[in-house]
Amino acid sequence: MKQPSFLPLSQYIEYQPGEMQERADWFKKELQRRRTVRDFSTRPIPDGVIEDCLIAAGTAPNGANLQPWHFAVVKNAKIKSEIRAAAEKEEKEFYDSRASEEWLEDLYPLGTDHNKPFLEEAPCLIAIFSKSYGFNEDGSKKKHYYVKESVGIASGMLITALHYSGLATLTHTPSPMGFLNKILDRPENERPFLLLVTGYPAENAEVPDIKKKELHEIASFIK
Ligand code: IYR
Repeated sequence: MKQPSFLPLSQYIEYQPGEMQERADWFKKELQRRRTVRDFSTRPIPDGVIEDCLIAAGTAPNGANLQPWHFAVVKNAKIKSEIRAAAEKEEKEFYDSRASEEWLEDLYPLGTDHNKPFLEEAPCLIAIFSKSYGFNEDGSKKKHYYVKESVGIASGMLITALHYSGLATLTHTPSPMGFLNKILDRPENERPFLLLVTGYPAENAEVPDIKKKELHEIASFIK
């Protein structure tokens, strides 16, 4: 086997503790401002922003650096309509029969239902696919590792990058999402992971009055 090749870690920046704390605090506040939005404006997104955010997402740590993801960017109105129709069909079944009472109760504060107008109104849908496996040069299957973890991390980084750029997102998961392979012509080794709706929020956009847990509820500091 070829010897692995190493380079010096030249891009690392060390901050002094004071500056480190300031940066951590600033970034925390920046992310505390992020809200999932369900009312989108039809305003188009400036060229290049989505591309940069996808490059940022593609830097995510992942299993054996096999980068088991694909991002299908949809701006075309006809394709967005097809996605809306297919998603609403699944969602109608979910809200009318598939979802348990407990699930519907948990969703109540979010005010969601099977109507998904944002799938047509938002200027951009990013369908995120996880590649369950890849292909070797000879066409045989190539195993991928920690696929869900990898794609989950990349998705989080994408949401963060879009937020930092000034765009709102909605992490949408119509279930099942198999229709995305068909509409977007993606191969069978790719599984829809989530549908990220992105754009400017509508001028009158409202968000549910819900809170994030406090630090002591989400973390323990072991002594
Ligand atoms: N996919 C449905 C239901 C839904 C489920 C969860 I868990 C949410 O956090 C939000 C919605 C929908 O998009 O309406």
